Amino acid sequence: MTAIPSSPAHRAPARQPLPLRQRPARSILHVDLDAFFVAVEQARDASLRGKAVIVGGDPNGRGVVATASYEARAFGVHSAMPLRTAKRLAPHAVFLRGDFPEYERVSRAFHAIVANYSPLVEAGGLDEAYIDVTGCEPVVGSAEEAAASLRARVRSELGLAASVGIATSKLVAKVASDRAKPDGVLVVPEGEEAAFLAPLPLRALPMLGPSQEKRLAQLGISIIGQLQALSEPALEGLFGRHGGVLSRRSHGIDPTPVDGDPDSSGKSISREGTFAADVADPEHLRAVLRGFSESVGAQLRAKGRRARTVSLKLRYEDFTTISRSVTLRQPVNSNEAIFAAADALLSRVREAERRPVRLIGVGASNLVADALQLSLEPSAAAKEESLSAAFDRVRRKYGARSLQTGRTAFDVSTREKAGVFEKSAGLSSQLE
Ligand code: TTP
Ligand code: MG
Ligand code: MG
Repeated sequence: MTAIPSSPAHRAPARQPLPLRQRPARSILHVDLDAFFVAVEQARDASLRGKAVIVGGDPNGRGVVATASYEARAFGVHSAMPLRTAKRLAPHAVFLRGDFPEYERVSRAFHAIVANYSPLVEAGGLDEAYIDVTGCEPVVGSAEEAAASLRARVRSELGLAASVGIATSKLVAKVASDRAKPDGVLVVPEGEEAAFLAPLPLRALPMLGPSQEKRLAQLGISIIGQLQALSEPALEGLFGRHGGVLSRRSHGIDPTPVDGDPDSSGKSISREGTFAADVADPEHLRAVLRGFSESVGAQLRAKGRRARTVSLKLRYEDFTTISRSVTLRQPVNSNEAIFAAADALLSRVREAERRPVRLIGVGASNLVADALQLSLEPSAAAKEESLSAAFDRVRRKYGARSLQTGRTAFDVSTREKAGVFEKSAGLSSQLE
């Protein structure tokens, strides 16, 4: 046997990769407005300030609470609670129907302010955003200084209180902003993420589903620290491959980047609009859906992409918002295919729920490059696609309204259009 020299000096030139350069920890802000809908009402009507105020509608109706002021929350009132229950808990509260166009207007103004703090900003909903300020110190100062300046601007320009969490990941920043409420800032320094999360209840962890929470409760696990104590294989045993993600998240490890612009980075394309008066007529809803499907299809084709997932979004007069999506076997980009998928989702939802619709939207996500030729046969799908392409050419030349199928509606709204595709309680299905 020949002795192999073990000292590095005698080894052949190292094949090992150079040690990865240690990247500086990220500095991420999560900003969320306090009691958003109520705060907008209080900003424009001083008589409501300091009072128990509930937005959602008629307390004797069957709607739910959209949000409640912190004064009302002290009585146990919270979002999604039936209004009748809220009335029982806080009979003295002021109940308001709400003014969604105004909330959308303020939301846009809020996101416009946020955009000043970094090129890397992601809307998390109407009243919240993630801001990656790593490397932005020369312009906005430290993360704490950026948070202070942002909060001051939101207060002076919009009359609203914003809470901010600062941490090394989106996950921890979001949990921190929640703990900073109302009207506060909370910094979780690098290295202290796991210790910060440990004492918090499981439900503080974003995206932990109710069924996961229930299973963990059956094992006597109620706080995040107990989750941290479980090994990754044990959690994988319980939840499959999501177990590993859950384990890392419980320690505050979340590499998800702040997604600067979901549309331009090609993640999703959507169109939505609010009706001037709520609509229950199925043909009217379908006509608008067709118009939006055509617009989403045109954007997909312009970007050279197809979507595997088509989604439908509906909002009712009490602001409850639902989204349904379908994942198709073949990615699509024709107007007809997008409309067919969205229309099938609409029919299914309307079988169960006929209430008038306030807002309707169509989304395309799970995008893939359009390079794949799916079939050599001139299929019906291929014909639809060449028809869509012909639509695009005519509309490019003569304008969006030059060509309509006779069933298309473009003029959905005389109210403001939503600029932000809000996250909402969703369900997905796997079909076809
Ligand atoms: P949130 O930011 O979740 O709640 P909030 O701003 O009212 O209160 P806070 O952040 O201080 O805890 O939601 C933002 C708005 O979205 C909220 O003002 C109303 C609306 N909303 C609903 O309509 N239904 C809901 O179930 C929730 C959670 C929010
Ligand atoms: Mg909020
Ligand atoms: Mg929010």
